[in-house]
Amino acid sequence: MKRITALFLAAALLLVCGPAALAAEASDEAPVADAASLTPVAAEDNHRVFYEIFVGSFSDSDGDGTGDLRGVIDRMDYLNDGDDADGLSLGAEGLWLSPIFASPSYHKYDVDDYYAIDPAFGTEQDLKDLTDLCHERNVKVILDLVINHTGTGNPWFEAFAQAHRDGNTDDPYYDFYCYYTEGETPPAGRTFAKLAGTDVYYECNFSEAMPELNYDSEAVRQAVLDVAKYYLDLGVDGFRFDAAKYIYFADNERSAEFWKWYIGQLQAIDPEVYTVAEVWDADGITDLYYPALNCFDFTTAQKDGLIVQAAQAGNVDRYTSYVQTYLDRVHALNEDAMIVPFISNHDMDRAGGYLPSANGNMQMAANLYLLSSGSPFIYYGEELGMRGSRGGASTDANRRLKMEWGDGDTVRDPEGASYDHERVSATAAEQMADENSLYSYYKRLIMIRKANPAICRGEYTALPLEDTRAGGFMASYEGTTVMVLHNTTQDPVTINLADVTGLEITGINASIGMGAAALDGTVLTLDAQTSVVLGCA
Ligand SMILES: [Ca+2]
Ligand SMILES: [Ca+2]
Repeated sequence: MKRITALFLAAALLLVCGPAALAAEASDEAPVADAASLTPVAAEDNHRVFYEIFVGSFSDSDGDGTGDLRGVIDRMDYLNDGDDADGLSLGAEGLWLSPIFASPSYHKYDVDDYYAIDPAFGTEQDLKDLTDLCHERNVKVILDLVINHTGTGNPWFEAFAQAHRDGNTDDPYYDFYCYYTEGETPPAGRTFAKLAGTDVYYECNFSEAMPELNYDSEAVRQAVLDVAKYYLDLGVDGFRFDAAKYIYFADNERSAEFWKWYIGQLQAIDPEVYTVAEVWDADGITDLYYPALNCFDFTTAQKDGLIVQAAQAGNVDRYTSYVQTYLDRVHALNEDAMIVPFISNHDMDRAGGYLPSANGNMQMAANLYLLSSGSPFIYYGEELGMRGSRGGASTDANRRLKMEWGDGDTVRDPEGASYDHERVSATAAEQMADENSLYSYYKRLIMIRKANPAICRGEYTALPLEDTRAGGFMASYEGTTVMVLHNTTQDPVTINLADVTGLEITGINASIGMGAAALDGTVLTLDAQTSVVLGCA
């Protein structure tokens, strides 16, 4: 993966020396920070840039067309080459692997065996090798753990079915899944399917192929805890929990209570275990889960979310004041809480379809959520501007298309994909060789983030600006304070920083976007569609 080392070295040097689009133009009065200020600081905690990999669509190591764990290993130099400062890789600090356990579907959200890697994806040794390599490079690996439901081929479900066919109420699996018996009134609002050969109907709110585990059963709780322990022992760093609010259907209080118990058990094993929940709901609901674990911030994601709106329309202050309110709330619930921002994931239309990089909107959205608090998640291919949406075909497979490597990778689209529009303007291979590509932009953006640890870790204070075409925040961490300002509009803005804060501005640490930043005394000029990181005394 280091075929074009010279080119990248050149790009890296440009980064610290300052091409107009990246580093600030110095005025006589204000020094642009020197190269040292862009030296990345390695993460020692969970404030990390994660990268979501839909394993079957990412990279195929053995030519069978399905992405696999060896494929991820092969692409580690693309994701993180282990050197934060060389500017030669994206710089991801964590990987979220979509489900990898044995399952009949391409997406594997219906697990048939929690103790077997799906053969299409590789072996347990492959998972060990991947986590070992990641740890050498200070990258955390989290698994997508689907425990609200299993697949119908799971031995637990087979044992449940057999126990009911036998009428054996003493069987330990008799109560493993949620069900009602013919003649009883089914609980309202839920979906059930008849269990063949019995008078039992099992709960299956997502699909008949996804029977719901019964969390009133201590045996179920122990079984799903054992699964997580097994993979922590094997070396993974944590989990993304699928469908977390459905543990108890339509009962967020009880579901949240379950997670409080479950996460407590995991933290007893590893206090640093990385956990994040999919609670696709309003903030008032995710708050119920925050005492236990962080939740993805679905409120600001997607086409109509605050990140995209601010990237397009210039109302950055709406986003920054939202973030501040969010953090104030969740920190009151859990002092270790983080915000987990993202634009899209495997259940959403790809951002490249509605945020063209040609007009700078994609770059601005990336600035807003990557130069911010917490632990952001990039969806694979986002850094290439990949497109893919459900469209008329109404299939999620179109949101999970093969990664566009452009170098002969044999990975193919998932089953059922039908997206027939242009997918990407330039492949990964092309973008890696182009310092003006979106990929190179993401790479530099992550370097700037890492060089200023206060951005993601610091105490976040939204800055109310008189000129609301721009917006930003201040963050202090271990004696260092930075100010991050974004101008996502089509016009330059001029801000007198003396009106914003009493802090002394020590200089421009970095700027990134379509233009440059210039500081004249306390007066900052921020070009159209540009963000700046300022050092403060
Ligand atoms: Ca394969
Ligand atoms: Ca459930």
